[in-house]
Amino acid sequence: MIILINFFLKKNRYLIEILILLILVDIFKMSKLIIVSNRLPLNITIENDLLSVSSSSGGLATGMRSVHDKGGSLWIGWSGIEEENLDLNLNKKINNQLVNENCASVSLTKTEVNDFYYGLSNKTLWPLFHYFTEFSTFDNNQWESYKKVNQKFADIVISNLTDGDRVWVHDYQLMLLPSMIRKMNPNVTIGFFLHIPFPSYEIFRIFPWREELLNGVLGSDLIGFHTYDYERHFMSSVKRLLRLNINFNQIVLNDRNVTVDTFPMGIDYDKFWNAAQNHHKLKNNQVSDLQKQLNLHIDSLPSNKLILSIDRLDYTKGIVNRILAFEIFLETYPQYKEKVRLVMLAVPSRSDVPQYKKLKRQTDEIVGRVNGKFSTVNWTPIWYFYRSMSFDNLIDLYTSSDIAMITPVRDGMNLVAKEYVSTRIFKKGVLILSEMAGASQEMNEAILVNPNDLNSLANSIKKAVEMPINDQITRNNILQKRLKRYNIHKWANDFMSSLLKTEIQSDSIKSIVIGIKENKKIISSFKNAKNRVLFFDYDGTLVDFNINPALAKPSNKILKYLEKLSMIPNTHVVINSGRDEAFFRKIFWKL
Ligand code: ADQ
Repeated sequence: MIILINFFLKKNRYLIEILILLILVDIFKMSKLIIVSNRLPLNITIENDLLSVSSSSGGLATGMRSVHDKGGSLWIGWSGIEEENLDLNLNKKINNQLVNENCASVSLTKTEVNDFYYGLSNKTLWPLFHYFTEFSTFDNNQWESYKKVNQKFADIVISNLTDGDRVWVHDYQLMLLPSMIRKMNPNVTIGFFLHIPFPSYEIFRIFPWREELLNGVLGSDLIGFHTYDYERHFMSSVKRLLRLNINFNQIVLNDRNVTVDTFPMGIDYDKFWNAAQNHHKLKNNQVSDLQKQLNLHIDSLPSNKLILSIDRLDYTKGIVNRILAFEIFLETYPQYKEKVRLVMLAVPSRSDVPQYKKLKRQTDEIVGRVNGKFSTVNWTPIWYFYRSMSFDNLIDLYTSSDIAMITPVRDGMNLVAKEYVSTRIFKKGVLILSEMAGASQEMNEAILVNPNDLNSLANSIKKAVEMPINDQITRNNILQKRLKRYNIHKWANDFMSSLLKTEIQSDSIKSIVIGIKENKKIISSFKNAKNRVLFFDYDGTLVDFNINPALAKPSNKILKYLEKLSMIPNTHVVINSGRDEAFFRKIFWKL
């Protein structure tokens, strides 16, 4: 008997939604999410054999922590302490502490930290992906170490993996990890998110091990970027370097597809908004020392303005240009001397890499020079902090500032810009934002600037200082609405739902190359089966595609085979097509 089926995709949509729901239930009840990043979201310090654990800063840690804190996940990463500094006792203590935090550590030696982390990750990939080609070094030993360390991570992931778990790998330090995990466990669902820009093909092609890096990421089922531009650049490199077929946002591999999509990362909006509100309610004797200092400036003259700048001390963040622009502003508009102050928080970062040491020296010098040039008895133009700060102090800075000047020369997203806007509980405040930050694509209402155009930067400071309150309120209202809606939870949910969709897709399109072994298996299963159903696709399978579909008819040979198959006892032949019944009746009426 031959059965004809029409493909009813629309009706299937409900089925797909139910399946997503079932998988969501499964994710929250049974399976876990394994988050993998180079560093765990904790800072562990040891003093006199005593452990102290605190949260670490940085965009990835801040963002993913709110996902991890919801529970149901295990976070795998390096603890920040090199193997050589750990004895058995200390290791045990750290591991116990990590278990409490639902974390597991990958141990790294001093050499690995040097070659893999400070080396290939931060002296090669970081500068290259941020278009600082002149800072990128290419060292074969470091590449070998990168591979070795990614394999170490893969081993720990596999040892913690149980059936049904999903893995979410983060960032440029672990780009080989997805394919290494897949090699050891082909059925696991893997997502990868890149927190930094993916550069254009012309830049990416410089990297000596470019094909290996791309193939590494392609071990994932889903690859996410902050912006559509980064996605486009990635696709272009895949197409040109690996010559793979791309179908809309799917990369077609031999045995499966990889989905690539854009997920602009948001912040924990309510956390910052609530912190700002609580901060406002503090009584005088409850405020921090930092806030007391800030208040002195604010209270000295109501028209005084504070401009805030917060970044990790990194050459991509445009810190030097920002100070130079502030200098031009004070020179060009001297009426603002003693009235406007730049508060600069630079968080120490990667201080073992020579470029970062140089940047630290350069920043110290320029801050010193500008302060020396303009300072008066009552006023220092730049307050410069080189350290990490507590969350409360961060809120002190956000809430006290009239303007935030966030002008990286290149930045994957930039969460500081979003955090500043979310603390505007009275809707006042101006954001000056670089066009080169991923965040600029969602924050059009900020004053957008080219961070390399110092005069225009200086003018944007004037525009911000003079912006009427009504204008500030209008802009912040729009920005806040957007940030509240596309918050960190929405970002994580969107990514996870897309990852789950890839599971459904891959179940329906999984294909294998049929060799002698598979052939034998199919024939013996066919012979031994009590009942059999054979499914055939029509156009493109039983017949060639034809410009005129009415002419696409099977050859006599094919018709004969179909007839023969349908005559075998207990065997049904099913032809699956979108064509109408009348067409098929004409062709198969004899069968
Ligand atoms: P980062 O380069 O670290 O992140 P960013 O996005 O600005 O940059 O995030 C910094 C985070 O650290 C913010 O959440 C901020 O609150 C926090 N922070 C800053 N200073 C701090 C301090 N002194 N103490 C405590 N916390 C502090 C990378 C990419 C970015 C991308 C993020 C997220 O380089 O482009 O936006 O990941 O994907």
